[in-house]
Amino acid sequence: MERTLLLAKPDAVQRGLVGEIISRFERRGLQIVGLKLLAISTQLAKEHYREHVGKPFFKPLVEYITATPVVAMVVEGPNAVELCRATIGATNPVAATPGSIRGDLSMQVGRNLVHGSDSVKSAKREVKLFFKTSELLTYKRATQRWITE
Ligand code: IDP
Ligand code: MG
Repeated sequence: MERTLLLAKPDAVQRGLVGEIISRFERRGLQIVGLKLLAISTQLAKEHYREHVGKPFFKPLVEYITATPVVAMVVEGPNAVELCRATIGATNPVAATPGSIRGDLSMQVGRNLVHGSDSVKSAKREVKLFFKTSELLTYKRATQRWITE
């Protein structure tokens, strides 16, 4: 079973889209195992986005993600990483398929609403950055057998 980190970024919080965004993952069948509202510090932002250090959009990216609180979430399910990336849509909303979160609700790469880990390895690293082990809960859903075989 995979786990992945999702962020409803500051634009999602500001635009009142947090519920809609969480709902997309819930309705897909993913199980929420961790959830919180937090202000991302500059230090956490730089660590989280360390692969982008030196790129021209790095500074505005850090300013964007630290501007106001975000909602951080860990979801679980078979192929959770890939499923969530598909539900989120392409990085640039112009290229994001309608039906995806970015393809339905956003217009520009610098305001693309959601983060989702890009691999199982990244997911492990990012989940640890945002959540303590004690904040991730294991529980059974009564509906589980109607969601996965
Ligand atoms: P991802 O969020 O789809 O994984 P990444 O390439 O990891 O995309 O980039 C991280 C974030 O940095 C993007 O979601 C977006 O907010 C921002 N970003 C990426 N490329 C650009 C760019 O060319 N201009 C402005 N912002 C960008
Ligand atoms: Mg990425």
